[in-house]
Order: sequence, then structure tokens, then C-alpha cells
Amino acid sequence: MPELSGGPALPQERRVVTAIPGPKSQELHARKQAAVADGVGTVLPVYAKRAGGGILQDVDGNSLIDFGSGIAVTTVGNSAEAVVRRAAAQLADFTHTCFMVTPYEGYVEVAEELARLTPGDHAKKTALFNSGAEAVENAVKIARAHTKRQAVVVFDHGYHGRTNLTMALTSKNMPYKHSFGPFAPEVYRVPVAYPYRWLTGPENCAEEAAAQAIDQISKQVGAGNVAAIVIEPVLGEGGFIEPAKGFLPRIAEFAKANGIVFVADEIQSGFCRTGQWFACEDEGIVPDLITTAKGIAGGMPLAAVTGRAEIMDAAHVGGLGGTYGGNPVACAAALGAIETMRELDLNARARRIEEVMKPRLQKMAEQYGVIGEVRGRGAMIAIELVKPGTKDPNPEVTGALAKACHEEGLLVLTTGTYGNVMRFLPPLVIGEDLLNEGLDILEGALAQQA
Ligand code: PLZ
Repeated sequence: MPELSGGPALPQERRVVTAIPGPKSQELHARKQAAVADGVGTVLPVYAKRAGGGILQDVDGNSLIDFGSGIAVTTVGNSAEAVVRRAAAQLADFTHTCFMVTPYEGYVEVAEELARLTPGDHAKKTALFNSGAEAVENAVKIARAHTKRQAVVVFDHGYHGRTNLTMALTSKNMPYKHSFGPFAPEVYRVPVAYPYRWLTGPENCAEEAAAQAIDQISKQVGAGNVAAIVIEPVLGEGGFIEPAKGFLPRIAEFAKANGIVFVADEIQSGFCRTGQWFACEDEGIVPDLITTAKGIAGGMPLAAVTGRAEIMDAAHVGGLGGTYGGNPVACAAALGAIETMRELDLNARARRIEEVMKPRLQKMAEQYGVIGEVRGRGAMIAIELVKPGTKDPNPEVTGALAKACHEEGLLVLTTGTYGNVMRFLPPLVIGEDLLNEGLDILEGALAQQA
């Protein structure tokens, strides 16, 4: 297996030398519990020391296989060479001027790259922000300024962030919204084509879900009142739901016919994650606006709204911004991340990861009745766990499996509206041996559960 990690050489091997979490992590965790607000949870309290390639090393000397990438962020690996090189050079030159006060080239270069990389050959413009939620909020601001309408349509199982407006756009109450209302008004939620859970079965799911969504928008909101339809081309926190083929194009077409801004939230699915630069390319969708974050900058906080120049320019001069949006170090990191994606052809890597993972997971699904479905594409793959012989969600077994994997030194994340989906988001530079070893651990954990 060729060495794909751009980062400094961190041995690419799993090593479990203490209980997980080990004594040093436990000590740090006690300090965390005393000093950090309880609302900020922790999936697995091992404290990081170094990370790179497909490995996370903790303070006790354990090396874990990383199937999470910090929630789909370190797509190019941690501390990827080009990210470190460019960000370090920028750190030495200047750390901040505020782009709204004294602009700099890196911001403009990232905007030019986004115009090249996002779908469609129309004139495009970009605005940069710090987090995914901020990008989504700004996409809504821009769409409202452009259409002079207020309503925003989102979908069942959708996730768009934790700020007030994006909580309103997010579908799941616990843990994202509970006790935090009231939420922003003029947000309307409609069905999404979730093939595995569509009541009449997967065959007509795309047409039926699209018809229901369009009917609800038309009858309950009025298409002429809708500023934006916001959707994740693969729904991430909702459970790695791939809308049934045909659904997204139908919704995009409806938006176009009614002067509604179609916003693809590619914050989790973008930047090579699904084996394409953006997941919406799979069905040839050209969104009016696209929101990106996570994988864009190799772990530095950066987010963007990119889209049709005439829509992006609808907000008045000075109407968009923020002190740190498009921070120069984050922009340098993004240029390094994009360079890495091109140089290592990470889209091909993502497709290879799918080729390795999916058949093995499908085999496990044949053997173990708790796996209801294997789905996803590229390096955005998931299993949905159910009570055997039914489609009843099985969050208990999902949690137990995750715990068993963690104890063996495999970091996995769960997700889903029903908490019953285990998702796999390895860095795209992970070695194939580690990928297979991670799957071996999962298989062992399944055997124990069954
Ligand atoms: N849109 C599609 O996936 C972030 C959430 C983690 P921020 N998803 C991870 C958590 O529990 O907070 C996300 C996303 C999609 C928007 C966001 C929000 O991005 O950078 O977390 O604000």
C-alpha cells in the first residue's frame, strides 16, 4: 500500500497499550468535567496527542484507527504536508487583518478555487465564514435578499447547525434543539425520499416523496413565498440517507420553475468525501448556492457560500461578513487541502474506500440480522442497525457496537434520527490495511453482539 499520508510520519499501526480510555486520558477527562460545560459532550474521552494518516494517537500512547475524521473534516489527513506548509508560512507572515478591513490574496484564491470546483460553468461568487452553521445562515440571508421572500423549506432528517436559525432548520430535537427555543420563524419541513424507511417501499419512493414535498410547499407555504430550499445531497446527521434517485433533480426543477433558490448543503458530503468533489454531481444537479465547510481546510475553521454571481451579489455592500470570516491561515490551509486532494486524487481514493468497505459490510449484513441496510458512497458509508427481522431502530446495539470498537482501538461515530446508524468517515489518506483492520474489529464486535 503506498504511503498516502501527507503528514509527518506517524506509524500507521493500531496499538492498544492501556484500557481505553487510559489513565492519562481519565485524568484529563476529570479536569474537563470540572472546567468545561456539560453541554459540550464527548464521543470517546481519549485525549489526542498526535494524528495523521488513518491514526489518532492519545496521551497514553494508544494508537487508534480513525473512522471519523473529526466528523468528516480531516479528509486530507491530519496535519497534511501541504496544509502545514502553507498555513505555517501564512502564520509567519500575518495571522489576521480582517478581510473587510485589509484584504489579502488567499481569500480571493479560495473563492476562485470554489468557482472552479463547484458544479456549473456559470459566473460564480463566494463569501467565506467560520463554521458550517454560519455558511447556511448566510445562504438563507442571500436567498432572502435575492428573492425578497422569507420562507425556507428544509427536509425531514435534515441537519444544518446549532445557531438559532440553523436549529430551526435542523429536524432532530435531541440533542440539538431541546430546551433552546423559540426558534426562527418561516421555516417549513417537508418529507425526504428515505428509501429504507419509505412506507410503500423503495420503488416509488422518489416520486411519492417529491410529490408530497411539492404538494406541502405549494399548499401550506405557497411556492411564491419561498426564498430557499435547503437540502443535504446525502443527509449526514440524519443517518447518511441517500435520497432515492430522482428526488433531488425533481426538487431542483421545482425550485427553478418557481424562482426559489436551491441550496445544496455539502458541508459534510463535499470535498471528495463521496468520490466526487460534491455529492450533488452524482445526479447532475447544479445548485444555485452551495454551502461548504469541514473538509475544505484540513481541520482549520473555514466555511463558504458559493453560487450564481447574480444571487450572491443580491446582498448589499457590507451586508455579509464577520471579524474572522476567511481568516488568512484558514485560507492558506484550504489551498493546501485542495492541492492535496488534486495531487493524491482523493476522489479516486474515496471510491476505492467504498470498493473495500461496502462488499465487506454487505457480507456482514447477510450474516448479522441487526444490520438492516448498508448504504452511502465513497468514504461516507453507514450501516443502519435494527432489531433482527424488523425495521425497528436498534440504538442499543448501535451504542454497544461503538463501545466495543472503541475498546479495541477503532474510533467510530454513530448518527441518525433514531440513533441507530453507525457511520464510517475515514480520512481519505488511510491505508487499505488499516481500513481492513477496522472492518475486522467491527466484525468481531458484531459477532459478540449476535
Ligand atoms: N450542515 C450538513 O453536517 C455539521 C455536527 C456536529 P458546523 N455536522 C456535524 C455537532 O454535533 O455539532 C454540519 C453538517 C451539515 C451544517 C453543519 C454545521 O456545521 O461547522 O458544525 O457549524
